[in-house]
Amino acid sequence: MMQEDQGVQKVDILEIPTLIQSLENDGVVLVPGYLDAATVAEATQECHQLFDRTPSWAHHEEYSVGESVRMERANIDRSAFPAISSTFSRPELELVVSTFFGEGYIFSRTVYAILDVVGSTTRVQQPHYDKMRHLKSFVYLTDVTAASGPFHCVPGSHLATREAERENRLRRIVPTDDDARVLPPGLVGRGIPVPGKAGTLILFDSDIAHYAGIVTEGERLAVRSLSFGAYRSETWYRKDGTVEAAP
Ligand SMILES: O=C(O)CCC(=O)C(=O)O
Ligand SMILES: [Fe+2]
Repeated sequence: MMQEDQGVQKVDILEIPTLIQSLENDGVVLVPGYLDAATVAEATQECHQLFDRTPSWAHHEEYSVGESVRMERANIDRSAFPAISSTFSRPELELVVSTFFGEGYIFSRTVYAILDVVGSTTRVQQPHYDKMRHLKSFVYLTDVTAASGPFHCVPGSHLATREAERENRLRRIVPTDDDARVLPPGLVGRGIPVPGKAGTLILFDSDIAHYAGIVTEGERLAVRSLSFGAYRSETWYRKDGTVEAAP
C-alpha cells in the first residue's frame, strides 16, 4: 500500500485485497501510474482521433464546450485503438472487477473519452450518484490539478446512497437524474478534489457522492469504463414503468 492522502487511498493495481477493501470502505481508490507515459501519449492521440474522425462504431455525443465519445468496448477496433482498448482490458483490472462483483460480472462494457475545457458545463458538475450502479475506471490522460476540474467525491458516502436506493433496487427501478442529485443528509459540501498525474486511475463505486470540478485553466482529458455486477443483466425500469436501456 502507498500512502494515504486527503482520505483517498493510493494502491498499486496488483494489491487486490487492499484495493477491494478501500473500495468497500471508502467507495474510491487511486492507482497512480496505472498507465506509463508512452501509453498516455498513445491514448491521447487515439482520443483525438475519436473526437475528430469518429468511427462508425462510436457515438459522438452532444457535449457543451469540449468533446465526448461513447463506445462499447466490444466494438472498439483494437488494431487502430490499441492503447484505449488495452487500458480497459488489462487482466489485473478484470481481476479487480471480478473480485468486486463476483459471478456474472460485466467487465468494462462501455467506454467514454471526454475532454473538458474552460467553459465546459455538464450536469455531472452537480453533486450526484450515478443512476445505474457500476464500478468506474476513470483514467486521467492529462495532469489534473485543482485548476483543471478534478474529480471530486465524498469518501464513504456510497454506503448512505446504497441505503437510500435499497427499495428501488429491490424492485429493479432506477432513479431519475433529479433523484440522483438529492444526496442523503450530511453529504452536501463535503466533496474533496482528487488531483492526479496523467496515467492515474481512479476506481470508484458509482454510488459515491461525486462531481466533476470546473476547469478554470488548461484542459482535462480522461477515458473511463463502466463495469457492472450480474444485476445489470436483469431488466431495469424507470419510475414511469418503461425499460431503462442506458449504460
Ligand atoms: O468528470 C468527472 O470528474 C465526474 C464524472 C462523473 O460524474 C462520472 O464519471 O460518473
Ligand atoms: Fe457520475
